[in-house]
Amino acid sequence: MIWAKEETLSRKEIEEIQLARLKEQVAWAYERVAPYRAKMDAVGIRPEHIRSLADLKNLPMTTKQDFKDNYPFGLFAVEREKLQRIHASSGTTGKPTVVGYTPEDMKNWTECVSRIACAGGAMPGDMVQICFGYGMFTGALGLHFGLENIGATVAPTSSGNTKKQIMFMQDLGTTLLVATPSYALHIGEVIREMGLDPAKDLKVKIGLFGGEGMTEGMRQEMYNLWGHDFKATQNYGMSEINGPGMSGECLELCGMHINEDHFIAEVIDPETGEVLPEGQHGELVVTCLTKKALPMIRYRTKDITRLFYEPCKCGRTTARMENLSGRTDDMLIIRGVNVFPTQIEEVLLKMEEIGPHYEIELERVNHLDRMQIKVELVDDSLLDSYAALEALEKKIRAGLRTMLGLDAAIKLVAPGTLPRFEGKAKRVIDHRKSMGLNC
Ligand code: DLL
Repeated sequence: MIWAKEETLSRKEIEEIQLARLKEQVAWAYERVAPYRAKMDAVGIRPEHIRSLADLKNLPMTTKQDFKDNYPFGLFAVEREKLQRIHASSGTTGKPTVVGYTPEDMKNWTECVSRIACAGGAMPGDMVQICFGYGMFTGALGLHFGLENIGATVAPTSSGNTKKQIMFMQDLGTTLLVATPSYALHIGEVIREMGLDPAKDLKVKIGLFGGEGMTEGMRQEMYNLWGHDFKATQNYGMSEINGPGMSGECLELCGMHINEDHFIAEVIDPETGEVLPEGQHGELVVTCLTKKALPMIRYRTKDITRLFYEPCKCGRTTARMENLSGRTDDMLIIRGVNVFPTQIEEVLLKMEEIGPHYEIELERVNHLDRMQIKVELVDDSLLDSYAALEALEKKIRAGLRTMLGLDAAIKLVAPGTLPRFEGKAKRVIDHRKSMGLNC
């Protein structure tokens, strides 16, 4: 089902809408947000200089550093009292990235999510189970509102407690599952372990996955676990550009359709900033066209993809972005949570018992991410006291839980035993499969 006529416009029609909205959006940001005005003034560009979509490339880019420098509300274009909702995601260190929405933004966000949900096969009347963690993460409430809007019934079961999730699936007759792909695989495995056959014993036929990448290998595994008529699509977004709803796969599984009347996507060479032509891999840069609370002009996502503009067999004419092939920075996604190694470092370096050497090891066990952190002690006398070691381990785990909301196994090691580096330190060893391409 195609939710909105805007998904099937001609290129000319889409571009007309984009240009009109871009002009408005740039003026809105320039007039109301001092950091945007300062950056534009610095390169001598004013809103009236935007005469065509080609002028977009002259605008300065926005980065996560801008959020950090203007924490929490400095990039907002409206007073705090005009906001209806706040969400947040990880910053590179202690302070998160705070995002907000006016009632109009909420309406647009919901509309965008409804479209990508329908592209993935959602229908009015679906019984939806949302297994994303509710809270500051945009995933859960984003999908929640978008799916309610199409006339689905939503059960906000949140993440965790897998057996209870499965009980709800059986008892409520869940037809559509929303989760990170790794959690969906884990649920599928537990269902099998319980002696159930999802194809016969459950009604779940659609999976809308996102928040982290789903490789083609994971998709095949999804079919093995959930049944071969299960429809597994992924969708993309990030907090800075609303959350989920920027783009999503349709059932043709050939890239994620971009809601182009709300977002302009560019792909740039991450080294030079030069805009790359259709089909070339680079860093995705997104300009939001309708965001009132928090305008985003040329936001550098750090996500690597490429763009295609030819219409899709599904009937949608919107540009598609290939499923991501990585990131340009060191951000990790662990159990759907964005984690920067610098956040871990910040927790560790506050403790005087440990030195600056650590190693983060990631693996996937039963489709769930596991993190182990090896930390070097400054003084090896601590190794003689089991109680002291245990207390320190506990303190580190508690610090990490507060910072990231994640648990980690901690291994304290003797001074001088972790590798030293002459060049860039390699502190993360990721044994999980690397991300794959789709089309
Ligand atoms: O993860 C928004 C979202 C929630 C999208 C649920 C889809 C479904 P953040 O927490 O700000 O927002 O994290 C954004 O997650 O820059 C990507 O690196 C990664 N990411 C999100 N969706 C995908 C995906 C939400 N489908 C960051 N494939 C992004 C690969 C994804 N990575």
